[in-house]
Amino acid sequence: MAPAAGKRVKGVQIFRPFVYGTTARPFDEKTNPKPPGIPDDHTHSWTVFVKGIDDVDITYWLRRVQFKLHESIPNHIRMIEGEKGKPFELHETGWGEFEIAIKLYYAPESAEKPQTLYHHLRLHPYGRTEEEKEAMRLNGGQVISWAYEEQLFNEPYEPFYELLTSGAMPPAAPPPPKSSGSKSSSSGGGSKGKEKDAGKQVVASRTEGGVLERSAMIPLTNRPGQPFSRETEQVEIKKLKEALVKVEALMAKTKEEVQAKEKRLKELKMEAAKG
Ligand code: SLL
Repeated sequence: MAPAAGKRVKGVQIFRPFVYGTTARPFDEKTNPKPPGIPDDHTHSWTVFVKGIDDVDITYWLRRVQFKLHESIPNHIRMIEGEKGKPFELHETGWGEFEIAIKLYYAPESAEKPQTLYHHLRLHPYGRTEEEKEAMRLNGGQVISWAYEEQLFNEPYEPFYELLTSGAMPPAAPPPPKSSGSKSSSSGGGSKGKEKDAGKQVVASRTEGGVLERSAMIPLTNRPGQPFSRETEQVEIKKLKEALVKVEALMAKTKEEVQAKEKRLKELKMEAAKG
């Protein structure tokens, strides 16, 4: 690949969140009938995708995606060209699970080599408990296996840096100062006069916890079909903290046990020396 024009922007790292994975659905007369011409042994329809978080466009940095499917599938290497605002995705049918190689091709301005990630196509829910299995099923018995990822661009070339950052909206303006007499309603819709512009800017910058185009934001809260948010992050952090407490308790217990055994060993050695 020809080297990108321009210098690198030193000391800068830009990351862009994205989501990739598979969604599968068993064939079912009522909810997901098998289209004509699909082989008898196919049990599921499924989709593999790469897309922006909250469905924002990512084609300004990701130009095409190659999906390498199982060799039993006709024409198993598929290239999907980016279409602005649309996910990179393909739809298939089949009977078995396998690993999909997902090769990301970046905007030429980046001078980045393509990179491959691997994702296991899930047709059947898995988990240690029925509850965990059920959590994998969405409406209509869909089995989802989705992953959140961040693409890091380290010291991007200047033209690519421009591409990555131009078009993103400015950060939210600080909330308008409250005048002493006004009782503001919680809906926040009542800005007047001078405050109006500032109020508008806040709304335009980020609405309902959604994310801006060409930004590194992730949503504040979950919405149907959008499980990756600050809310999820907090839940995960809480789980990790709880797990850490458990591990520390186990370590303390193990330490106590070792100490007791060492003490007993010492006693036995002394007894042996006496006798
Ligand atoms: C398995 N090792 O045994 C895996 C292989 C292959 C899946 C899974 C074929 C689809 C088609 C298909 O579903 N292959 O014929 O188009 O589970």
